[in-house]
Amino acid sequence: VAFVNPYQALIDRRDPVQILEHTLSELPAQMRIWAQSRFVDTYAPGKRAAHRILLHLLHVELVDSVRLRMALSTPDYAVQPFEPDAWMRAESLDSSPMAISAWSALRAINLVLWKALPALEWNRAFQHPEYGTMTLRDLAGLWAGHDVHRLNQLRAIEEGSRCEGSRIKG
Ligand code: NI
Repeated sequence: VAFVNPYQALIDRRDPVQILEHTLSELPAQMRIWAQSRFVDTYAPGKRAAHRILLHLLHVELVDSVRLRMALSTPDYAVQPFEPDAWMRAESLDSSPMAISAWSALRAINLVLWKALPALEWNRAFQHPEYGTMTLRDLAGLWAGHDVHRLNQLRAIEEGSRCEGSRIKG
């Protein structure tokens, strides 16, 4: 199976590592100016509230942190898939500040690792049960695309809560 990034349209020709770095400054800055009440808002009925999107971003950061390091250190590495919704069900954390600070710390050290990656390592391959053979370049693209996808949802929540009539609670 050839890897296809489901978020390719969202990252277009931008450098994934630049996107990962941009999110590190953008996300906490954005959340800092949010009123506490906005964290329980959602962008559409039945969708995750903002504080749950933040926990999900932390989960993805945890998983991708491990995948990056395993790929760098383990010959014939095959990733273990994870079910994001099952992780969400197992965890009731609703502290957005805690999620954001844990996510920020992880993202910062992951950026150090990405930026120091020797040129040859970008082609380092590993197996994913759904995506097939992936390289670290693919992992960076998937990771960055997921950032953009979730940031768009947070932005939609912010825009929704600005106009009174369309306020959705979730
Ligand atoms: Ni996701």
